[in-house]
Amino acid sequence: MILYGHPFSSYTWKAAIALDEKGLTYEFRTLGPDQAEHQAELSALWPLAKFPVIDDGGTAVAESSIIIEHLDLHHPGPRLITADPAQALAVRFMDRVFDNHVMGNMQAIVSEHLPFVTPTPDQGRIDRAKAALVAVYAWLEANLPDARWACGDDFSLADCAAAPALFYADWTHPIAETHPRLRAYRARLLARPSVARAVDGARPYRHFWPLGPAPERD
Ligand SMILES: N[C@@H](CCC(=O)N[C@@H](CS)C(=O)NCC(=O)O)C(=O)O
Repeated sequence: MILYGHPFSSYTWKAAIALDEKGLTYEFRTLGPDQAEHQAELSALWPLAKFPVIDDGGTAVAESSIIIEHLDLHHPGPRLITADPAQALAVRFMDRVFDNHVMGNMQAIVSEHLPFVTPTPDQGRIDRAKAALVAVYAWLEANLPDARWACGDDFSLADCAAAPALFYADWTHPIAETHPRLRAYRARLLARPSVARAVDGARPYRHFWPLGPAPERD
């Protein structure tokens, strides 16, 4: 198993967390200007060249949620999507909430601070994305279950999505103290060994954070 990605990349974390949760070993191929050969391999496997992508014994799989579905289908280890169809729908729904509404708005703000993407930041876009983050934080505060994880007692696909999304979203627009349930969930995620490993792997790259100095916490 080969995982293509970057240690600072949120969606790479999502796949790496799932691989660790399932106890699967893999070779990590870092993408970047110094690894042109890895970039060429990635583009050959997935011409859209977004990452993560896994090469599972000759089968290329792209899109982080699909990678996790693939791991559950073809590999042993704890299931990240329950076999119960109704509960699986709830897991997939929360995965969409974290990807589309937390990660998506976090990335919209971050991309406005990348001069090679947006030479002139669009303050209107930043403000709209921040308002959307505030709305999803409030929704999560009201709707996260009392259980340990996003969809119950078992760590799932939804938690793999939540960990990088909430990690970087809180750096982008802090989760207010009026949201203790969501803050506690984020802290539980960061204490999970698979997530802590992703956080630690990204530490050498914190100078990449484009919204000023990376926060000292976490
Ligand atoms: N929907 C994709 C999103 C992947 C994505 O946006 N990855 C970012 C890194 S976090 C990327 O490929 N950035 C490089 C680029 O856009 O060229 C997934 O879930 O895997």
